[in-house]
Order: sequence, then structure tokens, then C-alpha cells
Amino acid sequence: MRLGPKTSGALTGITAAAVALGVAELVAVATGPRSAPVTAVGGLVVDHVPGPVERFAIDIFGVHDKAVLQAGTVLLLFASAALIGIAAVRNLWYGMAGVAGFGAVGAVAAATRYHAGGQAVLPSLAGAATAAALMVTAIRQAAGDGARADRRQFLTAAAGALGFAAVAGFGGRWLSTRRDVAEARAAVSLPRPASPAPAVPADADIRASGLTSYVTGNADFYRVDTALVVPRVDPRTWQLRVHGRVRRSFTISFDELLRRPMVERYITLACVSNEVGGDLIGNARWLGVPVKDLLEQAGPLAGADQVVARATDGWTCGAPTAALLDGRDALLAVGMNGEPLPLEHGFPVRMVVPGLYGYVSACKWITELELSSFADFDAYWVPRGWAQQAPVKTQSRIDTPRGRATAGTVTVAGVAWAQHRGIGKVEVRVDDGPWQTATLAGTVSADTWRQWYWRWEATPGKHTLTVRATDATGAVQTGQVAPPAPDGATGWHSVTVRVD
Ligand SMILES: Nc1nc2c(c(=O)[nH]1)N[C@H]1C(S)=C(S)[C@@H](COP(=O)(O)O)O[C@H]1N2
Ligand SMILES: [Mo]
Repeated sequence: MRLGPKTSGALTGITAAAVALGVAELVAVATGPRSAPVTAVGGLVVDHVPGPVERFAIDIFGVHDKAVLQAGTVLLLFASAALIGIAAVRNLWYGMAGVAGFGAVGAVAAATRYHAGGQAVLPSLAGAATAAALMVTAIRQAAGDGARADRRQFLTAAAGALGFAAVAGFGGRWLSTRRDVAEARAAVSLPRPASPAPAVPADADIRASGLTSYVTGNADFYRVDTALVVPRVDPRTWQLRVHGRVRRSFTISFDELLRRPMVERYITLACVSNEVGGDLIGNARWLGVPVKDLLEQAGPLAGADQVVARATDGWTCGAPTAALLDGRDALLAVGMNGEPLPLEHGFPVRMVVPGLYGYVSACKWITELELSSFADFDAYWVPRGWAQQAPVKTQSRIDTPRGRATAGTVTVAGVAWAQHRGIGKVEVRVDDGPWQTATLAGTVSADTWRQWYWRWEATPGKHTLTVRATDATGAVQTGQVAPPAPDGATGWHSVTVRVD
């Protein structure tokens, strides 16, 4: 049995590409997961894709957007590799040029990632060299066999190579991302707070079915970031540098940070991308050092109106210096709900600032605080169409009922938030009826969301329930509809309910 030159060329190309990726992932065990070509190219795409496309991808693929992006990158590579393989059968130099091109893309992508050292090009170069060698061997062999490969021999070789590629690729990925950070995290013993969190009042949780709980568990906490591989930051080598427009710049280690007086607070964190009624918001008990203490130690100079926080992966956010010094519980957090920060929520240290959206304040895997100014520096999301400054807007959400209800007394309940101002009132409206005041649940402070409920005498038919909140300063949540960009969605949340 014989294989045609096109089929064998395409298969050769795909096999060479797969083995190349496998070898690259193996080399990345030594050079770091972000230097693997698929991750590096994916990261480049994430950083350069226009904001609306990125939001579209998050909407469509949700938390899987990162896996989808990487799978897409691999599929695109395989499709190109098939064409390159076919071209290589006609002229080996076409094949070499294709391999060199893809190797160069991977190497450049890896080398230009934040803080990439020269070794970042190695996975791509090793992969390309392997692909070139494989292609030369396979095609010479086929030519030697009279330009028509023996099908069984060829397929056996290809299957073996693909098997190796899979083991190398997934094994390499597993090894390079595993490291021992999970163990280092398990070994962290969090200090007792000098200032513990207030006790959660018994009436903070209404316990209506379908209603979001007052405190969000770590496993349920939403995750938003641009990281394709979760940064693995070793607390033993971690340092925070406080510098820029300051009198005394300094660095502090993780152990030194843990020895500082800690405070523990419930703070509700929200994403600016949250749509009205959305769930990119959560409330946790954070343990950390007041950012204010560190800034005051450094001594900000006049004009330093922006504090830029920088993560190990180069991501940045910028918060107003004034907000970090005004006495609110802006924290450099090490603990989340009694545990060291989960890796995907910023281990070992992140920032959390009551009243500011995450993209301007909640830097995960933080490693720098740089005193700068809004005139001098635009953080990551600003050139991508988001506002430089973004205080949280007053919002409210109906969690239950959604969809259907039975006629009679129905508990309408949800959450409302206006972090740092606090929620003063929540009102519910049925169809075009009058606004009815809901009952507010308890809360520990103005920095968290609040549950609310209202007893509805539901009558059969289709009804629309709408909610709006008023913050503790008396400002009513606007009904003006605005999208998340540039500084947070507005409008009232409505649900349609069929009452039987
Ligand atoms: N290093 C880093 N920190 C980051 C981000 C990021 O992309 N990279 N995203 C921010 C955004 S947009 C939000 S809303 C919060 C989300 O924090 P969480 O994933 O712990 O919920 O993290 C912020 N911190
Ligand atoms: Mo966000």
C-alpha cells in the first residue's frame, strides 16, 4: 500500500509540528512556562487583540477563553504545517523556510514577553530544529523509496512520533507549570491579624434559595486576568519594590511583609467588565498589610498622583495615590478567606482596594508599587479603551426568582453594591408599578455588597421585576444604560418571571 505525496507531505508537516511543540514544551521546563511558543504567541495575541474582541471571546467562551485561544493557536499551526509539508515534498527548501518562519515567530514572541531572558528563545529554536530534522529525514526517505512512501511504515513512524509529541507536550507543560509553588503555598502560615475582621452579623445571609451567599468561597470566586499560564511566584524569592517618585525607595521580602501588622477585612471585589446583572463580583475576607503603611514608608513626592502596581507578568494597574492614603482599607493581601491566596487569585501577594474596580487596583502576583502620575503613565487597560480612573458604580442584581415562580408570596432577593460608599436603600418594581422598598440584610461595612429581599404577592402571568439601589450618600443608581467600557456598566437589572 502506498501513500500519495500530498497525504504523506501533509502528515509529515503535522507530525513535525507536533513533535516540535512537544520538544519546545520540554525545553520550557528549564526556561519557564511563558517561553513555550504556544503560550508566548497566545500571550502576544491577548495583549494585542482589540478590547472588544477580547470581551467577545470572554463572553462566548467564558472561563475557557484561554484554553480556546491556545487550542486555536495549535490548530492554526497544524493547518499551516500540513501546507508546509506538502510544499516540502516538491522542494525541501520550502519546508525549511516554513519551519524557520514559525520558529522565528515563536522565538520573537517568547523573547518579547515581559522580563523574558535570552533563554526564552530556546524552546522555539529547539522545536524548529527538531521539525527541520524530522522533515528532512522523512522526505529524503520517501524520495529514496521512489517518492512514494510505504503506507504502513510511514503511518507507524508518524504515530510513534505523535505519541512522543503528546507525552512530551503535556508532560512538559505539566512539569513546567507544576514546580513547587503549591508546596511553598501550603507551607505558608498566615499571621494573626493585629486588627481582625468584624464578625459577620447573623442577618448578613438571608438564605433564600438561589441567592448568592454573603461571603464567596475561594473556589467560587470569579477570575479575570490576562495570564495564559497562572504565574508561579515563589514566596521565598518574592520581593516587592516600592519606588518611583518617592523619597526612599525600598524592597521588602515575603517574610518581612508577614511580620508587619496585618489587618483583616471583608472587601467586595468587582470587575469593570461586569454587565448589569452579571456575576464578575465576589466578597472575601482578605488578610494583608495596609498599602498606606508602605507608601508612607517610601514617602511619595509631590505630583505622584498615581500608584502603578506591576505584576510578575508585566501587567499593570494604576490607582489614585489619594485613594490609597485616605484611610480606606487598601490592602496588600496575602490571605483570602483564611488561606494563603490561591495561585489564580495572585499568590503570594496581591492588592485589594475597596471602592475601585479590579483593573485599576487589584493587581495579582504583585511585585512593584511605583509612584508615578496619571500624566506620565497609562496602565495596561488604558490604551485599550478603558478609563484611567474607575471608582465602582452603584449596582444591584436580582438573584431570585429567575424564570418561573408560583402565584402567592414569592421572595425576590439579590445583592446590591456601592463599595466604600455603602448601600442605603434597595427598591423593587413589578412591571411599571411603583418602587417598593426592599429589606436590607446586615453587612460588616460599607466596603461589601449587601443582600436584600422583598416579599412579592405574585399574580399569574408574565411579569418584569426591576431593581435599583441607592448608596449611603443618597445617590440613586442611574437607570441610564451604558456598556462596561470605558468605566463600568450602568442601568437597572430586570428579570422576566412567568408566574403560574
Ligand atoms: N497580574 C494581574 N492582576 C490582575 C489582572 C490581570 O490581568 N493581571 N486583572 C485584574 C482584573 S481586571 C480584575 S477584575 C481582578 C480580578 O481578580 P480575581 O481574578 O482574583 O477575581 O484582578 C485584577 N488583577
Ligand atoms: Mo476586571
